[in-house]
Parts: sequence; C-alpha cells; structure tokens
Amino acid sequence: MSAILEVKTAVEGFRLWPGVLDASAQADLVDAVFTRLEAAPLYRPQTPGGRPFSVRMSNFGPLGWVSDRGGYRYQATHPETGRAWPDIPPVLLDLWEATVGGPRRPDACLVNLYREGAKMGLHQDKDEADLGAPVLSVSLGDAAMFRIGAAEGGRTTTLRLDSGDVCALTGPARLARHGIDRVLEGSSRLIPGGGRLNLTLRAAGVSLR
Ligand code: MD3
Ligand code: FE
Repeated sequence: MSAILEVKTAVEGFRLWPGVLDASAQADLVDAVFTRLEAAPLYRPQTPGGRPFSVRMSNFGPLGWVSDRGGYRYQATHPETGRAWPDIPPVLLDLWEATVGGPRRPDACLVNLYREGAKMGLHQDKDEADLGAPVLSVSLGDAAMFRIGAAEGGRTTTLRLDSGDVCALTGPARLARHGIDRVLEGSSRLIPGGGRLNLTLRAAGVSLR
C-alpha cells in the first residue's frame, strides 16, 4: 500500500484518497475478492418493486446487504445459496483502521460489479443501524463517473473514481445522495472478464468492538 494522501472535496465529510492501492495491491485484492466469490457468487438483486439491478452483487462479513420483494436489509446469509457470507479480506480491515478508524468496526462489505452498461441511480444508504458510522469505498478496475450531493437535495458534484482510489463518507456526507452515472468501459484490464468492482465497508449491525 502506498502512502495515504487525502484530498478534500467540495462535499463536507466526503474524503478521497486517490491511488492509495498500487497496482500490486489492487491485483492482490482482486484475487482475494474472486476467491471469495466462488463461495458467495455474484447475483442480480431485485428492487422491492421487482426490477432487477443492473449491478451484480455479493457480500463479505457477518452481514450482507440484500434487496428483494421484501425490501432492503442486512442478513447473515447469501439469498441464493443460503450460506454465510465469506470473511472480509483482512487488507480491507487494515485500510479501514488506517483511514476512518474509530470505535466502530465494519461488519459488512458489499461487493458491486459493474459490467455492460451497469449503473446505479442516485440514492442514500440508510439501512445501517448506526448512521453515524462511516462508510469506506474501494474502487477497482474500470473508472467510473460518481455523483454526490447533499442529503437535502440540490446541486450535485460529479467526480471520476479510478482503480485504486478509496473514499470515505463521514459526518454530513454519510447521508449524501450518490450514484454511478456511468462506467468508462475498457479503461482498465484489472478485473477478469472486465468491468468495475466497488467494495464498500460498513458498520451495519449494532455491535461495538
Ligand atoms: C456516499 N456504491 O454500494 S461507492 C453503494 O461505486 C454505492 O458501487 C457506489 O453507492 C459504487 O451503496 C458508490 C461510493 C459511496 C459508497 C457509499 C456511500 C458513496 C457513498 C454511502 C453514503 C454516501
Ligand atoms: Fe450507496
């Protein structure tokens, strides 16, 4: 891992560390992710309204975020295999300590895979028990145009997230509206089969360390 270089952005509480993971750290992390995806295959969730997501998902850790006709929630098992989610890659827990740290430890890592025009509409993340705990996001593979704006609405800011970038959502940014407008397909060769992987670490449940 290279030295951590933080860049403040216009959104209060949104912290970005561009290029924190070097090429070899990115490749190692992709290996760790794909190994775990053999036990917890990517699947395409449905919205509570019954529309399929364009993004494919899985999770690591004690809890995983799922969506289906029953709504959005965190649960301990994969919705298709019924098995517990694999463990969170230890390097991600180290990254959490080195960036956001604090009293909470992440107990959920959502895996998003963007291929073939997949995107994610503007939304807020509020299914976690403690909305004061930060979220940490790691981008791998193809670059993406990320959009973020205040919780209350109003104007949004677009920025590019590249492979190896890490961002944290803390304080007022924790409830920010955000989404992925588009992925710059073919901008990276990191991911087997192509595309963009995003890993988000969250403190989803109620346990303190
Ligand atoms: C701002 N993921 O998984 S990462 C998500 O690239 C999600 O897959 C996007 O939005 C992705 O919920 C964006 C950056 C990110 C992640 C979590 C946030 C931004 C956030 C939580 C609160 C506010
Ligand atoms: Fe989100």
